[in-house]
Amino acid sequence: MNRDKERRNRPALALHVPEPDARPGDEIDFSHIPIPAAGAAPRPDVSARPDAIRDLAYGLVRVLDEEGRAVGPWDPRLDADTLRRMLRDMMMVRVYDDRMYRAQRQGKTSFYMKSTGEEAIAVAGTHALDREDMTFPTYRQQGILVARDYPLIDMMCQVYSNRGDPLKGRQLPIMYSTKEYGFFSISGNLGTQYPQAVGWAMGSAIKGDSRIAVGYIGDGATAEGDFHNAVTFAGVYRAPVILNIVNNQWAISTFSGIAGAELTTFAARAVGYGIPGLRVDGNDALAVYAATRWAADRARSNLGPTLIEFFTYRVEGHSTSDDPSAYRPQGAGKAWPLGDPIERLKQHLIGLGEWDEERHAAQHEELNAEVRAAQKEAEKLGTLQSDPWSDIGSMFEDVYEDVPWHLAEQRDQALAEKEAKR
Ligand SMILES: Cc1ncc(C[n+]2csc(CCOP(=O)(O)OP(=O)(O)O)c2C)c(N)n1
Repeated sequence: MNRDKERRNRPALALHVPEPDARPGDEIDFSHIPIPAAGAAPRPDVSARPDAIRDLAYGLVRVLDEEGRAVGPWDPRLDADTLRRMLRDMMMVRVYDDRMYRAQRQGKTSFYMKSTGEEAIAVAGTHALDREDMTFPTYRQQGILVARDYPLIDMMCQVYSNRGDPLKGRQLPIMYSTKEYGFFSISGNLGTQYPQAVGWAMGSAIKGDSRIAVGYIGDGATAEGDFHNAVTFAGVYRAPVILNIVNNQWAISTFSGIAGAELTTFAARAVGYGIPGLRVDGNDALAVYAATRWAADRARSNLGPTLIEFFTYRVEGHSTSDDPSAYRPQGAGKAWPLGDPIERLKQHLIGLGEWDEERHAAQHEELNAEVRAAQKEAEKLGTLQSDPWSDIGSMFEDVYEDVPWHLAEQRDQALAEKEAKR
């Protein structure tokens, strides 16, 4: 009795539930976000001890300044051809995304996810890797496929789940998979790519191979246990892996504070695991390239994993099923103070005298035509609406060399039921 009374006199406990700074109808205000000057972050040697460089997990590696000039020690000093190629690939991703988004609205597929504003992360990161390195992407890194010249038609057929779908209608649209291009199957279960990337990297090291792995996770998915298990393994065994966190600040309608963004940076997760953490401007293609190359050099020298937070903003909805105006102010993506990655790289190239507005407009037209032509070809093989993958018997293939008797029985039953419904 007395103990009950005593307890009642104590202050009531309460939880803190993080809330974003602005909701629909509020003024967009990003002024509270600290943005260090481009070129200010030091670039340590790749052999630096993680505890000696922990400030890099709290700052922001930036190369391109407000005028589009490359400044500071992280400037990767790329030649103009490489810069133009990265710009082209980023533009291609945006044109492709717009086209496929429209195709979804026309009912040609069920679902699509754009990567608007995040093109530099996949494209520039891939250009900083070897073609043979293995990537474990999420559904927002289609730029890896573009940067590795995967055929657009195959991408589209996967989105349409049509007769040409390389995955035979088994995956959600946008969940590509292609071993030949070093692109691990995308999973709907968030977080899985991290343990798989670390496992693959450990396997590569055990075999004495020289290929490294790159895992991707969103800010929201870092709250999954998979993230923590994977980083522990990677750190302990010094796995040759780059662990990218794409912090676009939203997990569908849940803001990054719910995954811990109010407490510290995502890159700072690395500190507790004793591995290097870099926080990088994800809208700066040169910074993305330089950080990836630094982490790749470390991994290749058996110095272990690096955790990289790419700080960015998800400009559009989470997917075609999402309406961001229900949970954040309209136009928030456009107001993002670190700008648009394509525009910034374009300005840089123009500043170098290696590009101009006319060439940019012409390239946009060319890419548009290329995407339209590929779409026409892909649609000859059907769309989800007109002629979806219909060989349901094929879902029993590709697991065992010979289909075992019990699966053969199920297949025959499924086919018989389908026949009976005709
Ligand atoms: C294990 C699991 N939990 C929840 C979901 C549903 N879901 C799909 S995407 C998503 C948001 C992910 O946000 P984030 O990791 O920040 O990546 P982003 O979409 O912003 O790129 C959620 C909750 C899921 N697919 N898997």
